[in-house]
Amino acid sequence: MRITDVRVIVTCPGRNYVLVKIITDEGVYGVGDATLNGRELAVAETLDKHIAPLLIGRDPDRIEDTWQYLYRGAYWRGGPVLMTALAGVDMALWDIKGKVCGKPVYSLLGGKTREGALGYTHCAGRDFAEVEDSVRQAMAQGFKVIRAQVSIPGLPSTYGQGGQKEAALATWGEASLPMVEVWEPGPYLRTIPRLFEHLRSRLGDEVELLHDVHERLNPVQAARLARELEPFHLFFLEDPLRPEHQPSLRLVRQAATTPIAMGELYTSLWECLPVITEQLIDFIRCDLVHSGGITGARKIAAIAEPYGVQTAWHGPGDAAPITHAANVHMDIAIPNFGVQEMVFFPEQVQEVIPGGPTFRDGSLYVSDAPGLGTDVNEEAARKYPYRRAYLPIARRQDGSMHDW
Ligand code: CS2
Ligand code: MG
Repeated sequence: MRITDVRVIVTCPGRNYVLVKIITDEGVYGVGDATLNGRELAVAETLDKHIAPLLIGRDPDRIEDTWQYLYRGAYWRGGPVLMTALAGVDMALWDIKGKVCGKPVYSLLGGKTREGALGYTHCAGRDFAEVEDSVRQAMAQGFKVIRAQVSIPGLPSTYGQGGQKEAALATWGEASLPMVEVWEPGPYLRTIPRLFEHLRSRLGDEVELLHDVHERLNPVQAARLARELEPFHLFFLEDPLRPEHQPSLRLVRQAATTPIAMGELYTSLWECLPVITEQLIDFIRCDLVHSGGITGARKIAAIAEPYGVQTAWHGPGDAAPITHAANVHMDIAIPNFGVQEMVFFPEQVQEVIPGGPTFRDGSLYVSDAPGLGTDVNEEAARKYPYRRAYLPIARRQDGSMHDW
């Protein structure tokens, strides 16, 4: 079997997605996700101009060799653009392998260790009462693990305020330029422990709660927050530090027993290594679409296993349902799965990319269809042309740039 064509499909059914369709001489094809929020066309061009020509004529069965060929064969390797392109190809090849074998991808990864993947959703609000309301609604929907974010008094808008809505839809700035958020650590650090005190006192201890810092604190601030959240027993505190601050995680670790999750901005196994082997985190949260696909992530999971680190793959609305399916195929196969972030995709997205995971009673399920079980409807994709969009940016009150 040989690869005869690689199609790159850029579409915007509410937000932009970059999809890869790999076609073979035997008519079998596979579909992968290669979406990089805000820099979509850089990945599309890389795939179309640099990677597609390398794939024509190759045997799609050789996933590992193709991965190594594209990763090591570039000389200047890694980084979000190249790793996202590689992930798109990798997912499509796993999809083809599954279809050829007549097996779902989870079966090729060793078979089920569990039936479904425990999922978590996003809840948010303008004040504590609104967040509580939103968490209660999620609990009524069956969620057992819930992320809680709240508006910060004095800051006009903060990451995560839109909850599930924000996760599922793109935000378009004026004239398609990035929206500007204002960030100050002081009010944030004073608010978050009080939010979780409120939620625990109203909702009890059973529901699992977590919070995303979104890489906005410095090491000592992160240590303070992890310590002040200790009494409220979070499932995890996500991304307390920027990805560059790996050694500083030691400080956070020594300060508190609040479980730590990191990794949506890591793009390779090598970035994950020190935080896993030093046991500085409890959950590794890489994004399959930004860290080399299933082939990249299964190695990360395998290395995490003996160190007692569980997975919590990134599952935002800006990753296509193909990535969400790949997440769940891995989740139900690996022994050290922890939790899976998820979104409910709007109908338009499901029309273009059908077959994503389904949610039932707190968990996510994939079908037993061969491959990943997802597809791309190219005709529907053409109805939604690309629209330039950026993630917001953040500035301090004095106007200086901060990480968003
Ligand atoms: C995030 C994302 O899901 C998460 O935990 O941190 O919402 C992230 O901000 C987006 O994927 C950025 O594109
Ligand atoms: Mg996050």
